[in-house]
Order: sequence, then structure tokens, then C-alpha cells
Amino acid sequence: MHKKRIVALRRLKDSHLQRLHEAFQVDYFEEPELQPEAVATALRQAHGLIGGKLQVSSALLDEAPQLEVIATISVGYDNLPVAELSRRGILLTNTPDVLTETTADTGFMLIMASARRLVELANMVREGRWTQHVGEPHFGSNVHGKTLGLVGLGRIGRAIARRALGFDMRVLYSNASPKPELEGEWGLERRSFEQLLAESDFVCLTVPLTEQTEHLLGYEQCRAMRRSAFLINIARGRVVDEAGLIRALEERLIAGAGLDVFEREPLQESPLLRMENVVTLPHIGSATHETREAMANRAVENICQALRGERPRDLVNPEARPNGFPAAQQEQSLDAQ
Ligand code: 8YV
Repeated sequence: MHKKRIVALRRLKDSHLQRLHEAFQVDYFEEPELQPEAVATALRQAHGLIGGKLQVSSALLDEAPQLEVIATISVGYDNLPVAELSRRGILLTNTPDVLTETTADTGFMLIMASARRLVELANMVREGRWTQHVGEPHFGSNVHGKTLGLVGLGRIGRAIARRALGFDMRVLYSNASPKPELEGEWGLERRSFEQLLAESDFVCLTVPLTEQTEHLLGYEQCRAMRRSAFLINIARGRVVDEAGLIRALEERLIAGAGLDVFEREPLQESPLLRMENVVTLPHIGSATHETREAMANRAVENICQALRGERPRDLVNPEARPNGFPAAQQEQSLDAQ
């Protein structure tokens, strides 16, 4: 049978490529930025696109008339034009669930590292500057028993809350919808965003980047936080107005920050890099061997399902197929019998 064609971008493991080759004709580009023209040529005939950090413009979609599905190897899809894909009938899938616990680990690691000044003090040892017993100038802050404010309470927010409860923390959250079950069972307390800023020792951002959350937190919001509080961002860089955060840190309006994401990545030439009280990570929320493998598996499953004509498991935009999926319709008609 004639195999459909797909374009695969950025370092996939042999096992994933093998699965893709079994089902499709695959054009694979490990470093697509080095061969943009070859990628564009391959996309002209492609039915599917799979990969991480995808950048897809209208012009590129115009040149890819056969495209049926984009399977991003990430949970976030703020880098993709969802409404336009839906209008064009192109399915979009992501990789939720499998990265939840790892990303929550990253969030909690940043809470601990910021509070206990992990990077600053580890560097002191490494650079031979540990010459006497550590005294008050190098003391950190407790994490256990403190108040954590989660901005957003989706899967990752909830996984961080679970960790925090194990540290006897009080957990506040601000979220568009209340989560009464978590208030009852876990004792979480809902607050307005402003109130959460005022009460938290750690403010942790876990919201997706949308028009509503872009620059949600800047100078004024830092000013509303406690001077002893830390900001943790594992969401997206643009949820924070970075210039405002830098100013607030320079003015010591907050105690420090733990940041995995930035407005411009890779982060270079930023005052944040010179601040002892800021822990900067290179966007590694989900970057473990196990989790990246699971994410790629999930994206491979999604693209296979979509190109078989089935509803993919992690479909982001069902509106792209207003008439549904043949397989689902079949199930429905069986149910009706
Ligand atoms: C990925 C992420 O590292 O899943 C996400 O949304 O931010 C990360 O897990 C990144 O998007 C690369 O694909």
C-alpha cells in the first residue's frame, strides 16, 4: 500500500524513527534550522509533521497543501497557530500527562534551590571560596511550613501541590475555575491572583501562555509580593514581563527567583545571569531521559492515529474536524444499536 509522507524534525531516537518508517515515508531533519529549504520542500508533499519546538507560519502552511496533522513533542503549543490550523482542517496533537511529574519535580527543585541558595553556595565550594564556616550572610530560608502560591492549577500545578503538602506547606492557588475537590481533600485554598501574591512565600507560575496570561507578572506584581518571597517560573517566559522582574530584583522587592523559562531562549546577555539570588535553568522542565522518551512515544502514537483517520488521543483542536472522525462515528453507531 502507498505510504503517507511525514516530516520529522529534531533529534528523535532510532526506536521512534523506526516506528515512523514502518508506517510512513519519512523525511527526517535533525537540525532543521540548517536546512530550511530542504524542510520546506519536504513539507510540500507531507501529510504529517512531528517534532519539538515547531515554528509554523501561514506561508509555510500555504506551501504544505496535503498536511493533515502536526504532532508537537511538548505539552505547550503557544508556538503554533491553533485557530489557523483548525481553519485549514489540520489536526494538532500535544503530549500531556507524561511530563507532569517531571515538570513538577523541576518546579519543586527551583523552590528548594532558590530558598537554600543552592547554585550560589555550590559555586562557592567549587571555586575554592569556602574558607570558613558558613554564617548568617549565607543562610537560606525554610521551605517546609511555608506558603506556596500556585498560579494555575492544571495537571502540573496539582502535582506541585502534592509535593508541597509532603513538605507541610500551606498551598494557595489562583485559577479561573475553583477546584472544590482539592480544597476539600487536600486543603488547598483559592485566592484572587492579587491576594495570592500578598500571602505567598513562593509564587509558582504554572499557567499556559495565552493572550490572557502574557505578562501576567511584572514589576507591579512583584511589588505586591512579600520582600522575603521567591518567584518560580516553569510555565513560559512571556508569562513574566522580564524587564519588570529584573527591575524588581534590582530593587530587592522580592528575595529571588527560580526560572526555567525566559522571554528569549536561549537566554544570553541578561542581568539575570549576574544575580546571585536568581537560579536560571535552560528550559529543562521535562528534560529527563525517561520523560522525553515518553513524550516522543506519545507524539508518534498521535501522528499514527491521525494519519490512520482515527481521532488521535491528544487532540488539541477537535474543531478542525467539525464532522468528527470515521472511527468515532462507527463506534457511536455501534453504541446506538
Ligand atoms: C519541551 C515544554 O521542552 O512540553 C512543553 O511544553 O516546554 C517542554 O517540555 C519543549 O517544548 C521542547 O519540545
